[in-house]
Amino acid sequence: MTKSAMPDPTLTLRGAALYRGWLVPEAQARLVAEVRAVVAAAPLFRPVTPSGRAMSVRMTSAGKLGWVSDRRGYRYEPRHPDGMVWPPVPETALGVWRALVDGGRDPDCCLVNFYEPEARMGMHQDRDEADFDWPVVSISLGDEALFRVGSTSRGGPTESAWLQSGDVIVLGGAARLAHHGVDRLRPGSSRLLRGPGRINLTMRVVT
Ligand SMILES: O=C(O)CCC(=O)C(=O)O
Ligand SMILES: [Mn+2]
Repeated sequence: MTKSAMPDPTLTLRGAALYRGWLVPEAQARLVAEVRAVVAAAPLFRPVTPSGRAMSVRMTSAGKLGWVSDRRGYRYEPRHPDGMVWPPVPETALGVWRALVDGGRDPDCCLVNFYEPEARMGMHQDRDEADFDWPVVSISLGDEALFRVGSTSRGGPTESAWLQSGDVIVLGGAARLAHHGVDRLRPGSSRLLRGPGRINLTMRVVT
């Protein structure tokens, strides 16, 4: 489903396409304002893993479905843990998806991850979706983050790059199920947000 005439990425990390500075600073600022509206409607929460460990990232979602994790497992839900439906996907994020993904379908979920300076995300696969032909499109805002990509199987070689504000990553094709994670932030490397930290928006087709 990925566009045949997809623009050339700046670089690839084990098949993951990195588009450096896809969003110009004005678009980044607009998207931050849109994310603030999402968080006002559906507050950030700190998920726990099925084994009961609190994640270091806080999150919320926009779209028809939101990704949640608790003692019952990882899954998508039509409502926030506090009961409200998820707000619409920010227009600026939808624009990124539509520019990079063919097939005439918008994402079902736009996960919003908020990283405080010490937050990280362990190596994992995005595999709670029904159809892996649709890519995952992920936008970085705020402080730089060291993003690592490995293979479909656990272990093995990895490649990493510092993601900057405005960068977009597409995990598609053979890299759709690649393990990936965020090792650490570079706090204070961006002035986009009011303080240190990073926002990541991850869009996926779920059903
Ligand atoms: O923060 C990132 O860049 C990656 C986030 C991610 O992999 C996820 O939410 O599944
Ligand atoms: Mn992921």
